[in-house]
Amino acid sequence: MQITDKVALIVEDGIGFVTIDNPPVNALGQSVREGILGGIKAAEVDDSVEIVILIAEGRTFPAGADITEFGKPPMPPALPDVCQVVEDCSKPVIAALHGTALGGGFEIALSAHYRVALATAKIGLPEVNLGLLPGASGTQRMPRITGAGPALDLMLSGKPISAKAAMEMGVIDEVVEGDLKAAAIAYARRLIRAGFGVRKTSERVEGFDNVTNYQTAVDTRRARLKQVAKGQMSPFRIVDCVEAARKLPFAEGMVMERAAFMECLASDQSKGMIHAFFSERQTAKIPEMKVAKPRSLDNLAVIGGGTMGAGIAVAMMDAGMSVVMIERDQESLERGRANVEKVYDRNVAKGRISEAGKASIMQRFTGSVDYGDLADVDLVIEAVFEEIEVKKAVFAQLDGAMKPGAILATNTSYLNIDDLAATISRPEDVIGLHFFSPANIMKLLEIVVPAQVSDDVVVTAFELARRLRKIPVRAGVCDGFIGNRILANYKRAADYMMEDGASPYEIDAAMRDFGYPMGPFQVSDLAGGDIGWATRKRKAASRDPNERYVEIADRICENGWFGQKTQRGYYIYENGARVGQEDPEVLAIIDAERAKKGITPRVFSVEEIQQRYLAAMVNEACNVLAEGIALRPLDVDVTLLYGYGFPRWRGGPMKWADMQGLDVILGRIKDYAKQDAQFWQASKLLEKLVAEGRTFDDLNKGK
Ligand code: T1G
Repeated sequence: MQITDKVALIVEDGIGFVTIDNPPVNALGQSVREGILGGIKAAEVDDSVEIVILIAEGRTFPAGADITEFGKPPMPPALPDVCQVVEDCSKPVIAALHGTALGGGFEIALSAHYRVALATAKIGLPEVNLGLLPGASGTQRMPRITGAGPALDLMLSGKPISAKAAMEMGVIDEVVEGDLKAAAIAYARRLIRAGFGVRKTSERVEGFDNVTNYQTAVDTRRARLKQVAKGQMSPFRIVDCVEAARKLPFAEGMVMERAAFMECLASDQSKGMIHAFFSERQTAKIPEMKVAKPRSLDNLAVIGGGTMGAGIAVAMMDAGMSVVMIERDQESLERGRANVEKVYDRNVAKGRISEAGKASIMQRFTGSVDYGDLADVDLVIEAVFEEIEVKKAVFAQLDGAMKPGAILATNTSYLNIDDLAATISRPEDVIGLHFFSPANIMKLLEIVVPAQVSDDVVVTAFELARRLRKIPVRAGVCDGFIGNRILANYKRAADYMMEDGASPYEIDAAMRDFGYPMGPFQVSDLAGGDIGWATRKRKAASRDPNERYVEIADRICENGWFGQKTQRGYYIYENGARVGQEDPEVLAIIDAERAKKGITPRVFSVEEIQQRYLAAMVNEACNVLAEGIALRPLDVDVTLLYGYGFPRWRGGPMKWADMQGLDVILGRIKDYAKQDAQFWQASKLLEKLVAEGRTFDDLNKGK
């Protein structure tokens, strides 16, 4: 019988199936929660039911609470209460898991008395990825079975584990193959024959057996969080709740968990991470999707076997696709192949794959020096030297070699793709695919849309991103597209502060304090100062003479101090150390440059460094939006989160700015403009939004 529109109770041969059907992921929305609760109660009073199986239709057992409900008034029944009804059922309840039983979904399963799972199923408690914690008894029930260590590792990593691993830690009782329902029925029959009855998780204590180990697990993980999760809230609250599980009676532990969950839910950090969760799924929703379908992507090719070319080839091979790599001569091709093999040799060395696995993957790689081998390729990506004439020559060869309808993509990070497209007979087939290095690791893919490109080429590029499991962001053509253009602006703000009195070390420390893994000068040393130097020299002729130009970086590069690759940049990297030491000679260079300009250095607080840095970031992002280079503020957030280290628990620069208040950001920019009106020109879009009382979130919603 239908309990709610999302949950039914189906009784067959003494078994009550409480069946959930809420596509796409059986999220535990209000109707599902009410249905489970009602289904359990109905099964309990149905004399024909001897045992209950909780099961779901579609691709997965509930994948968690319905995140779209967060921030809205709570609607009963609350998930913890539903879990309690499941556990208090007077008849044995078996949870039958498939797909990804995550968050509240796994908490519902934990409140059942037994759990069976398909071998392909995964379980997890990923709430920490949303700035939350398992708020429906996970922090209280799971440790009772597994002890603190495995429970905390699952909750703090936020990563799912296999059914097999879950069974080894005791939270899954049986791993089954084939038809889940049939296997769950067989398991239920065995339980009944063996006389097994209700087994309340909240009354289990095997996880508490070894008190010392339990507390040690809590203490070591709390200490580690102080290193890796500084400034974040939910990871520490997770540890507090798991620690309390052993010290408090279950009911009191549940009160503590609920309070901690509500505290996290109300936090800006959770708002930021939930924004990030939905935003990274929104960027693939672009206007072209409504009017075009993707072209074929069966045969792919990469031109160039350097770092980027090889990385792109590996990304394709890792996604199960085959790729042809073209190089200019045999020697270069062998180097390209070696760059690809090096990745897999490392995976073999780390035990991630076997030699046979590597051999099987390498079968998807073909090398050639003959453009004629591209005749049947559907999409090619050029990743040759970042110089327009070199790329034009490659495009000319591609234009002659490739079949009609093939797509010609460029991996350029700043060259004008409209200019490149104009040099061949088929500009409508040209698109930009800006991968971030290392291309097989970094998730962000800026898909740069030239003026003449066909809609189906854009859609095909997004389909490629999906297959490569990349996070795609649609970008317009300009110098730097979305990410590098905004980076250039906030890096200038950092350079100005450095020349005005803040050391690069103070600026890096301030941005690490904000949540970045590294500050801008550390990043420059990592990427190589010579890259930025080349860009500055390239732009020198067209630089606005009224623009304040800081020469400190040039002085450092003139010394050959390019960063980690030369063991010296802004920092000194003794014996190839990864963490640099401050360099008094760099400080002397800065002093000399200040003296040349008659600048008396002043003190910058951590807050001012952060505020100036972020104001420059948000202001340029507004210009990028106003020019249509980015579709929505969320596209900027996803770009900065996935390509530039912006701390995820802040949601991205635009979400962060909304939470600060756009009027506050604008006020700061106006204040800074008193010292430097040329740089601090408030974006007209920012001024408009403030005048109209709108937010970036309003723009995301098309308001
Ligand atoms: N709530 C609402 N919508 C969700 C959702 C959720 N939990 N999970 C996914 N969706 C939507 C998603 O937005 C997309 O929508 C569609 O489903 C397919 O998702 C009390 C409080 C399950 C591994 O954090 O990790 O439980 O774009 O594109 O790649 O302790 O979705 O199609 O309109 O990602 O196959 C904890 C989050 C919640 C799991 C599937 N659970 N979801 O990945 O598809 S908090 C999570 C995922 C909680 C309790 C706490 C993934 C997935 P649209 P998709 P996928």
